[in-house]
Amino acid sequence: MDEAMTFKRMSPEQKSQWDKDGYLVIKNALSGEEVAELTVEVDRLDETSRRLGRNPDLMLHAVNIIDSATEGLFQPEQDNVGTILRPEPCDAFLNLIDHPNHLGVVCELIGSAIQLSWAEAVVRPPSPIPANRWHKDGSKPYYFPTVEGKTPLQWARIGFFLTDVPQPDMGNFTVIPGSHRAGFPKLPQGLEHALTITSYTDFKQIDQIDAGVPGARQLLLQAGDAVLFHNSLWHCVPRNTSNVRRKNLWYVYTPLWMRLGDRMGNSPELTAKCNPVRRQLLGELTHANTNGGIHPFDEGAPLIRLFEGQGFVETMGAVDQEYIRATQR
Ligand SMILES: O=C(O)CCC(=O)C(=O)O
Repeated sequence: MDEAMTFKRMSPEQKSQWDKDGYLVIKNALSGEEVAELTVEVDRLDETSRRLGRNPDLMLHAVNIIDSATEGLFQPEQDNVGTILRPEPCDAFLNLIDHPNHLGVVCELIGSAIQLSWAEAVVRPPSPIPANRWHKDGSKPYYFPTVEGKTPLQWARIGFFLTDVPQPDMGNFTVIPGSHRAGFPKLPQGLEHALTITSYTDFKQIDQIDAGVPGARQLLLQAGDAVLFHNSLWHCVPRNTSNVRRKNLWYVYTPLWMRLGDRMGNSPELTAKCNPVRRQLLGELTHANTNGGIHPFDEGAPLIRLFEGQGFVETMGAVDQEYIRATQR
């Protein structure tokens, strides 16, 4: 493959923030022009969903936003009525999937044999009650397994912020740093409170869902910043007492062997305009002869050669060597 790609790597500060806190912020991951272009597209989805009957005071949650030739489901969070929403043809969402400001960081953390499992646009209007319970990401109802306090990274989720969120209580993305290893903290109010603020329904009874949760941090971000976090990090969305409709995109990268999250496949219209790396990221190159992505070879994962500077076989050798060095007694 003669394609060239540039990858920004993690800085030492980002690496130590990731290890310690389970998340990291990539400042200015998007330029002002990119923020403006993506905002137009999110506003368009917001508008279309209102025309389809969505209450604008409820959250916009549009998934599978990359493929304008297929239908994505929009699910307002508080009334459970889903409506089919099809994005206008546009490449702005697609162009984010291999953006040089984050793809290298994602590959450093989870490897380059990956796909984009989920692409979502979110608008969080003002709300006097919290918008989402405390939870971890990944499989439900049984979480990804945790062994001796460690859960592997299987679901690398990145949020691209399109509005400034400079103050608390603006529906901020809120985390408990370090909880990807330490687990959910013991609360001064006790177990019952913990079960309420993690419950699918009961969390709405607690106005300030992060109050009294040891270590809880509402992230203050600027439009253009991105936040990448570990599937095992506890997070929630508190109330939004501002008059700002918080807008952002959430993209999730997973290993190639995992099932796609927000779609069963991609339209031929979408894949026809993608290069091999984008086709890999869409999950299009995993076939029976790549063992469903478990063992993708170069054919199923051209990103490996571009990111590692060597192909599948050489990368496998390096991975084996590292593993044996780290585990042999
Ligand atoms: O939008 C946010 O800030 C977080 C969303 C969230 O927690 C989720 O969808 O799992």
